[in-house]
Amino acid sequence: MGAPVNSNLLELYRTMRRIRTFEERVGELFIRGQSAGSMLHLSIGEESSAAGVCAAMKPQDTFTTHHRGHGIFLARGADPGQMMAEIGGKETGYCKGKGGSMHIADMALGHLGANAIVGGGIPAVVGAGLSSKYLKQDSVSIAFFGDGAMQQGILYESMNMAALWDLPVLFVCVNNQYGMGTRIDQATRSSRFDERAKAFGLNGAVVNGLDVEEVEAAARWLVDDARAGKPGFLSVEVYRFFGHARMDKSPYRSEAEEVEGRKKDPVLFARAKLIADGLETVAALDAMDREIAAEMDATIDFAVESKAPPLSSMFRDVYAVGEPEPEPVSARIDRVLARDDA
Ligand SMILES: Cc1ncc(C[n+]2csc(CCOP(=O)(O)OP(=O)(O)O)c2C)c(N)n1
Ligand SMILES: [Mg+2]
Repeated sequence: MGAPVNSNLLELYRTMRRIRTFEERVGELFIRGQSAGSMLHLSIGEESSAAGVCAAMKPQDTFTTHHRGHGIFLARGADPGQMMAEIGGKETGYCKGKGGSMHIADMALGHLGANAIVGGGIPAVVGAGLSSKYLKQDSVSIAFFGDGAMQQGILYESMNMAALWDLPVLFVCVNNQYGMGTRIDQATRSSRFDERAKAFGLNGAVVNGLDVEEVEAAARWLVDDARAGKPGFLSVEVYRFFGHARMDKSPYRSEAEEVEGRKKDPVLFARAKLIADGLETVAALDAMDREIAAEMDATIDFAVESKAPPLSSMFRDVYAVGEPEPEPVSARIDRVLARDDA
């Protein structure tokens, strides 16, 4: 595994701070009643997994995410305004408001789709890896998922096939210790997830998500090897700072545990390191944080002021090109109401 890349720490900090601030604004959008749904999953506390892994990707690489994927897409270079608009269900969003928080996709940045089904995005990267190998595209495909997916069979089918066919694929588990209200040790006897991957013939590593440079170093090794035909697996150990979704107040965790868990803060850790190593001053980092806060404030205004998609576009961009458009809902309702027995 390579040495941590120090020169990059400021950029990694910036990415993590942007994710944290964006997620705080997503919470604000929800409180204002402007989000398209109540199921918003924030990645506060997990920023190092997104920033560290995405820093190791090349432009041609692709990825899928789980339902807690805002930070990953931001780290990949997404426009936060378009993301916020998507979360608000507006036509200026990445999927014209029809995907929402849990189903954002964008082929231009290689985002093959977020997925609300636990483990659902995993097999897609095996297909993407196979296609990359066949077409000689030199791209790696990365699946991001939570520790909950470590107990899903689809992960093991996918790892087996990736190893068997030497595919350019990386599986990244963001182990935030919980699947909804179930702590990881209540879900499995063994949380050495890398051992499971190694048993299938993949490279495997576990890193402490407190230090984003460690995450990046491990990701670089695994992504480079994957590009050369040796697939890998990475588990990033983090702590989910807040509830599973916005309505969850985590009654299953003690206050003491949360206080302790939130000390594992990758954003503050990177900030302290930048200052301690003399790479940045407090004033310079404060100025960067203020600039990011202003950038993210503007995303809320953009989302609130944008229009919702018109009803007539309900089925557009939902079905594959060439599929016949289904009967419009209004026509169907009229038809049903016209029936004698309706
Ligand atoms: C197949 C499936 N089972 C159950 C659910 C309900 N569910 C939604 S999120 C979640 C927990 C997922 O935990 P994890 O994979 O660790 O991701 P995290 O929420 O911690 O980021 C569950 C059980 C689902 N969406 N899909
Ligand atoms: Mg989890």
